[in-house]
Amino acid sequence: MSLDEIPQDAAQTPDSAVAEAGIDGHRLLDLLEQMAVIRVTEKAAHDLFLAGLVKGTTHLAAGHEAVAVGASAALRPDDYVFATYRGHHHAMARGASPAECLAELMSKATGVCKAKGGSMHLTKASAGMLGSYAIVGAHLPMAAGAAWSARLRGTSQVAVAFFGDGATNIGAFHEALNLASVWSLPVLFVCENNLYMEYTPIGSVTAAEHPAADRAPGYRLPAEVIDGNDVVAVADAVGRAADRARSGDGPTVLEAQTYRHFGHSRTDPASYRPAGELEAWLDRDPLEVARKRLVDLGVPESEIAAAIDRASSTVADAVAEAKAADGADPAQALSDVWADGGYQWRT
Ligand SMILES: Cc1ncc(C[n+]2csc(CCOP(=O)(O)OP(=O)(O)O)c2C)c(N)n1
Ligand SMILES: [Mg+2]
Repeated sequence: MSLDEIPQDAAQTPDSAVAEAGIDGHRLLDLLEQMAVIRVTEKAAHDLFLAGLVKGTTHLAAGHEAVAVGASAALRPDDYVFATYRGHHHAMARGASPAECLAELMSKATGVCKAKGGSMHLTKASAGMLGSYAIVGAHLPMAAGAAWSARLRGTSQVAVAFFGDGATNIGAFHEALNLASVWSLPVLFVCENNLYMEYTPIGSVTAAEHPAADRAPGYRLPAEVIDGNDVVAVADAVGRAADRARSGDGPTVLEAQTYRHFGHSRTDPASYRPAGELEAWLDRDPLEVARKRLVDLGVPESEIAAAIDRASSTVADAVAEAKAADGADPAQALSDVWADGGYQWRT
């Protein structure tokens, strides 16, 4: 797989895709600002980690922003989202604030999980963000289960599982696709194919060119390979797949081609990547793709710059707020653990 497969010029499809996704210049500017908030938050998380202020590890999603923001733009607020340990972007796209995410990374009482989750487990059930999961592939059957629950309750909600290319070689991926297809569940399987599983190129260990999309026909599921760095293309594809799922037409597999700007985790320098690969993908940076689209739509450069500035100051405030917050409260260790909110009777 290479960059040659995805449109090099976002201007190839702007009018039709923008129209189909129902995204005008105003809305796209908002999506760019959301992506910029995520990008700057990830950079802040990196700096905080290097400063020794993050407990545990981090898996940054800089470069993957368009997948999360585009998908959320196409979903209903009550839809369900399941992410991996590389899930900061999904938590924020669903409405978790940068301050509560950074506080969670720093084990602060104000963290989105009151410091019980950390970077790998960001969860915000009130926003339909039903968790980030560190076991590769584990959440795909859970998303199928959430979709089943939605269908039983007749709510027309959909569930979306975001996962990496490496997860497609895990049994749970195949189990989830199979049963979701048999039961025609309202679930979307969205692979963020960033070409690597940890330090291994996915192509060197996978007998399929498109690790998620090429497996879907085996389960009689429709699939699409999409440009995961184009927020409009993602919103368009997710919107169509969600419509299908809500109408009772079952699951869809989407394979979003993207790239992580940082290494796999912590301070991985990613020296296993071939020379020039990162630079080639930086030319297709999701923020730059969105900026070009905005210019094509006639949005003034000054408005674009103002959106980026707002994102930077939002995150600067969030860093200050998270740093100033109190440390984790041990009395909260068992709060929010059970669905009914209580735990006393179980101890
Ligand atoms: C079941 C399981 N096996 C192995 C691991 C160790 N592990 C953590 S991340 C990872 C790579 C996953 O790659 P991919 O699915 O492509 O996601 P990415 O990190 O690229 O977002 C592995 C093997 C794990 N967490 N869970
Ligand atoms: Mg990967």
